[in-house]
Amino acid sequence: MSENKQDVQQFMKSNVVKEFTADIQQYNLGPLWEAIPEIMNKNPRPQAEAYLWSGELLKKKLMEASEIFTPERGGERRAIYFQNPGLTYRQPWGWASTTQTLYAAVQLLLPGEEAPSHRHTQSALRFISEGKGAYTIVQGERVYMEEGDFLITPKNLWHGHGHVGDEPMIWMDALDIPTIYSIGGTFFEPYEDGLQQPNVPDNFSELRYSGGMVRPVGDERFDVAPLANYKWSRTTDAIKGLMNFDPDEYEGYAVEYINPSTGKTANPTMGTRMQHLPKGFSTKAQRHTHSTIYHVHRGEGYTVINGIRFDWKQGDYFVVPNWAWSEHHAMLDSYLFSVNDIPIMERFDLEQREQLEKNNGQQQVTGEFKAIR
Ligand code: GTQ
Repeated sequence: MSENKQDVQQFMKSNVVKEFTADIQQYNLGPLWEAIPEIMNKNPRPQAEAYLWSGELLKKKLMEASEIFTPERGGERRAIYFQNPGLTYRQPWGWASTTQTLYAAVQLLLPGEEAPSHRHTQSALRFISEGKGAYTIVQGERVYMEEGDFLITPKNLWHGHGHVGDEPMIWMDALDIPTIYSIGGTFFEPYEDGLQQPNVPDNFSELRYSGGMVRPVGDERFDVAPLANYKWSRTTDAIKGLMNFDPDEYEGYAVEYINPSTGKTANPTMGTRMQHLPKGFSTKAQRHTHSTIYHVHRGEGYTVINGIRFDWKQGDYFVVPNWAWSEHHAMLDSYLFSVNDIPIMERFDLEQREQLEKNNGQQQVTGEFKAIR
């Protein structure tokens, strides 16, 4: 170290600097010399942590919630969100952050129940993990939902839910809540009259868009949300097609849900994928600037995140924070649904990825995550 650098270090620890640093803070002024090592890192330093929530725990807590939050009490959606333990410093409610940019939750709707319509500037999506017979009404279109379906509610569209089936429905919600909160873009409006009633035939967009292959000539609102429901059978057909070829080394057999009219992500701010990992398949490790929330739709296996092994099975949810190394291993035929913030990163021109070359792309495992089951 040069003499000069040592001099600078000593000076920064001097009383003159300490006192001045304390002094300016009384006037709501901040010392960049203190902040810079925290806020300008060489690489992204995620505050979000890798974490896994077990399906068993979630189901138990949703059932308990259904005894407390009954329909007679009216109120809001019966949803319990994934609070990232590394982001609890964000007050209030941790900004409902599962990653630094994204929120995810599980929601339970019982037969006969309704969730009143509302709209907001956050974009939303749902992935149905269990049941059938519930519907969502998005901007006047009633869409029936069943296991494996993926639905979107991009920003500012009215949406509410109802249930005419006879079994509990559980689904995953994901929204860009922390992003919209942090940039100050939140608008929310309840529908004046409970649940908005349909004003087009049921499953209208699925019929009009043949599940995403074509769009009707003359459609002029195609950039908003042309297709409301991406059916499970269409998703698995697409994956079966891919299985005639070699899997992607980093993703297995994976497809992205897109807006059939624009080819862009189905939701404007969130990317969504279904990924099939055949029994015994291992991906190679990579890290990227985007973060990802995974839901295990089927199967069993584990994901290594920054050297820690996260064992998962059907019904679990886990988070891969931004810039964390991750690779997957399937012990059974597995299907992972995932939500990412690639569209947000791309808006800022920040999407980057690095692939692990050494050790055939496998991380060294240094520990194991113990999920609460
Ligand atoms: O079902 O409309 O988890 O508006 C968070 C916000 C669910 C919903 C959430 C919402 C919804």
